[in-house]
Amino acid sequence: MDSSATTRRLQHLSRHFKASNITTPPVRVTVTGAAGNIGYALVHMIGQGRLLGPNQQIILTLLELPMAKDQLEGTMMELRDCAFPILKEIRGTTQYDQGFMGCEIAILVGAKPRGPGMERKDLLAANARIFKEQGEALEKYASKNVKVLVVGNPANTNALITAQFAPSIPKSNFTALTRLDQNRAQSIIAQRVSANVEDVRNIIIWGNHSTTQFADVSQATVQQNGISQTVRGLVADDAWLQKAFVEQVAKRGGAIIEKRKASSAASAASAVCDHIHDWLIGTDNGTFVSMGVVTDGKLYGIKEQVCFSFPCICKDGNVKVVEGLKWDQFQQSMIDKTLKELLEEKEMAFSVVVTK
Ligand code: NAX
Repeated sequence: MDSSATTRRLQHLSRHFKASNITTPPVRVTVTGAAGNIGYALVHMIGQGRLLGPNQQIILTLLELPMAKDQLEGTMMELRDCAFPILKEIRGTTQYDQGFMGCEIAILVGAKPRGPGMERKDLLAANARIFKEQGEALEKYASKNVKVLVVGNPANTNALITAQFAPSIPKSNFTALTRLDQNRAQSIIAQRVSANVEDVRNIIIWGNHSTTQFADVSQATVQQNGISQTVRGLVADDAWLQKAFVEQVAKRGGAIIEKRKASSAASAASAVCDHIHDWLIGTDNGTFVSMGVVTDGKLYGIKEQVCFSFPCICKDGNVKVVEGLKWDQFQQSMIDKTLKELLEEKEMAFSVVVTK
């Protein structure tokens, strides 16, 4: 391996394993749905130090439904058997008070899956009730500075509901996971232009974590041999970038289910770690990451309050949306489509949880 490749590899490792300067006291992290598909992979990655680095101790609470108590106990047994040094304590519970007491990072993975014959609006309603309860529980028991990441689908709308029912926690502390979509997009481009995946930067996922999401390469670059080139220039195929690529990213989850006969788990868990790591440790200079954030009426002219995925820069635990990027007609039409879906989801979900 040449020295520049070695340097790149070390930089990549340090990105994942950068030690946090907070070495004490331990951080309280809660994972809901911890015995499920994603939860099982995630709690082990957390034990390996993927969230906050290898020097930060964690008190990890696994929250599950009573009916998954055995799976929860089995997951905890395995987690203990890994003897991860950073896990100061491992707790398991099926109660919100014990699950969220003093929680500083809440990763809300548990959600009701879509059952046979279930309509989209039924799924929205079932999850709206769950995330209302979880918002209320966070309001009551969690740290007022808790950072919340919603993974359970429909993730953006669930995040909005959670924030709504935890009014004393700043709205900016609630986010939804679109990092998996970003990682998928980065990996597809890296393969297309034969680059290292970490050298592909600043692909943006706009909007909803759903098939209406828009993977946008207008700001994206690839570093090769010390030179930065635009993804558009390197790919030199706008038709592919605007259609096949966008669809491949948006439908990747379905393609995995078809092959694996099970939904994405390790890649979702890894994206959760990337999201929390970059949020709390900070994004690399000149790099932005995609996160679903709650709009404030000013961002990109979006007047309504929704949880919308934007390009973000993180520093000192704060998220700043990258503002001022201009959209052409194509981008505007894609963004209108995903915003429209989010507004419809919001209306359906809020009609269930908000009693007038
Ligand atoms: P699983 O069904 O394997 O696991 C879900 C777990 O959550 C179960 O163990 C269940 O007992 C638990 N659970 C359900 N309701 C709960 C509640 N109220 N409190 C605590 N625990 C609860 O699903 P899995 O494959 O792990 O997926 C979890 C969620 O992530 C799904 O909603 C899925 O659609 C969503 N995803 C979101 C992604 C994203 O990028 N935002 C990508 C991956 C995934 O599709």
